[in-house]
Parts: sequence; C-alpha cells; structure tokens
Amino acid sequence: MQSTLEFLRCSDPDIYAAMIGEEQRQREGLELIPSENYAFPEVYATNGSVFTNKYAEGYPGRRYYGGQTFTDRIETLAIERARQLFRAEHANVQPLSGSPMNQAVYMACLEPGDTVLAMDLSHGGHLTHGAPVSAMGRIFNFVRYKTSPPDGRIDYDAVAAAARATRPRIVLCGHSSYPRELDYARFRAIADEIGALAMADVSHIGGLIAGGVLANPLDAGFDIVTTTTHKSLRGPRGGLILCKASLGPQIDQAVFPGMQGGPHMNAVAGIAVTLKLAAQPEFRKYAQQVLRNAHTLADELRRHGCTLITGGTENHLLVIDTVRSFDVDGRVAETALDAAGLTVNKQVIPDDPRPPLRPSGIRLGTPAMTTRGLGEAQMKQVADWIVRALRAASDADALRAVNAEVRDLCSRFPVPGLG
Ligand code: DSN
Repeated sequence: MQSTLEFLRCSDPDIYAAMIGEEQRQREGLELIPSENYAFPEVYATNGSVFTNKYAEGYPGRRYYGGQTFTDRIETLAIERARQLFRAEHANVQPLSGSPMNQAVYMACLEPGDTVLAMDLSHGGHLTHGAPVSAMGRIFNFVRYKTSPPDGRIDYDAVAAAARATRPRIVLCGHSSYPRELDYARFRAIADEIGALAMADVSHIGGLIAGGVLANPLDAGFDIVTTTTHKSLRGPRGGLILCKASLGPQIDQAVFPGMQGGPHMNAVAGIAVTLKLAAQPEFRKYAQQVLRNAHTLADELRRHGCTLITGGTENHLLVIDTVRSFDVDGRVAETALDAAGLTVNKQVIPDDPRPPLRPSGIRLGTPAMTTRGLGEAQMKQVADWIVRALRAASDADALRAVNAEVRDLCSRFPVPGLG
C-alpha cells in the first residue's frame, strides 16, 4: 500500500497539520485523563486498514453482503478471544462505542418505562446509565443510588433498600469517576433478591480485569458486562458486550439490526488484536503497574495535603477536590494543568454545589502514563508538578517552568508507536 500519510499531506494540508500537531501534543505532554490511553501500535494499522471499506451487516456466517471471507475470520477471532479473556459465555464485538453498547443492552432486556437502578452521575456513575439528558433516560425509568458520607463509598444497604422499593428490571453497577473496587457478590445478591438482571459497565477498568488485577463481575455470576475497548484495554474505539449464553440472541439482535447497521470492521480487527495482546503476560504486568502508579500518585497528593474523594484509590483513577485543596474550581485547575503539559478533566464531585462546567474537582488516572513506561518514581514527580501548578494556577511563568520539566520527562518516555 502506498504511504497513506503522503496522500493526506498533499490533498489536505490543513487536516494533515492538525494531525501532526495532535501527535506532537500527545508526545510532549502527559495524559492523565483516566478514560484515555495510547492504543497498541498494531491498532493504528488495523484502524487504517482495508477493512474500513467493507460492509458486513449481520454476524459471521450470516451476512447480508458477499465478500465476507476475511471479515468473518476477524470477527470470529475477536469473539473467541473476548470470551476466553473475560470468561464469558457469549460476546458481541460490534458496538460502535460505549453509548450504543449500553443502549443495545437496555433495548434487549427492557420495555419502555421499565426501571433500572444505577449509580448517580455526580457520585461516579456515567451519562449512559440513564442521565436525564440522555435518550435512554427519557425512554426508561432510571432510579439512582449514591455514595455516602463520611467515606464517600457506596452504601450497599441503601442500594438494597432502593432495589426493594423500586423493583428494577436491571441492577447496574459501574462508574466513570468512582475510585473504589465494587462488591460484585453484593450487587448480584441485591439483584437476585428481586429477580433482576445484574449488569456491570466496566468500561474504565476492562483492561485491569483482563490483566487480572481487578475482579471480574462475570465470575460473580453477572448476567451482562459491557466495556469499551479504548480505555485501559488500549484498543480501538469500540465496545464489547459479554453475557450469559441465554441472553446472546436478544443482545445480538439489539445490536444489529436493532441499534446499528454495518459494523466498523476496521475497529473489529483492532479489537481482535487488542484481545490477543491483552492476554499476554506483559499486559498483566502493565495492569499491575497501573494500580501501583495510581496508589503512589494518591499517596503523594495526600502527602501534599490534597483532599481526595473517598480518601484515595483502589483502581486506576482518583478525584481531587480542587476547591478544598487549592481554592480553585475544576475548570481553572484543568486550564492551569493544560498550560503545564498535564492533561486532566474537570470533574463534578458527589452532590457538587457547582455546575458541571465549573465543578469542584478534577479527575486523574494512570493508564496512559503507564503505557509510556512511567513508574512510581515518576508518579512522585507528577504529584509534585500538579501541586506546584495548582498553587500557581494564574502564574504563567510558573506553569511554563513546569511544562519545560514535563516535556523533558516525556522525551525520555516515548509513546509506543509514535516514534
Ligand atoms: N468519556 C468517558 C469517561 O471519561 O469516563 C466515558 O464515556
């Protein structure tokens, strides 16, 4: 194949320049957004491959178009690898990303108006778990459980009481900003008591479950587990639905033709490769290091006097209350850290009195930094930079000085696949 980059450079210099700029940004700054990562280099090859040209509505062996010899091969491999890696009875690898993935599960298992019990967004839940602004929040009746003071953890007795009171069809756990492990056996028992399905959305921690360092809800007898493939798993953007065999046909039907038409077979190829790489011993070491790095980062930030939601972390992410720690809101903190070369996202904290675009905190994570080889020694340095930057959030010279040190560190830890 001719150099596709050369084609792009000639025919669209604007997009080419933006792409080179983004590559430089990723190379020269540190990525701390916990839902982001650097994909395996092999994924760039599959994403830009000839599979992008192919329509493949249907499933292996029963498609609506011809020419499926190789699409069938990669999708079958992706399904088998997903089932093996996550110990799942059934896998669907076609969801285009996290939102259609969860929507397909709701469409497969619920009637309009049915109730789902899920975690409140500001307490760590996710938009696709029925936030009122989402389409699913308008079709189904989502009721919410929260975390409880003083430790900021899920109160399982309160979840059980809410389940008894509201009789949901699905008890859903999973989060995008909750830094603690979940008690899957307890969630399973709560669902069993009322005859509900137990579903976990492990999008953030899919790679950590694959790497064997966090518990797998399927081992606790969950009916359905969903995960995106581009976060801690290091794959292309996409989604996986893993479920009991008895739910397989209705899940497949809900993905296609229910929610989607042609799957993105270039992403399916990337997911297949990712699942192979995530089954290797090196990936287990990677997952262990992600957790060690998160613990070290949390310890160091606490040592500097930062207030962390729940007091620390048991997974890959942590949330700093920047108002209490530095007297700046999350937007100011995000902007200051951007100027220092540290990319984070502003984050609402439980029952945040501030609005989502000016919330009280920021969210950090270690998957991307760990991918480029940073370890505990560098986490201490990163904590120090965060504190320096946030104590001088309006001092452009101080932020530039931190940025120079960040760039120097980044030059010693190249991003895999970016040279
Ligand atoms: N946007 C992702 C996150 O940051 O958690 C989830 O969709």
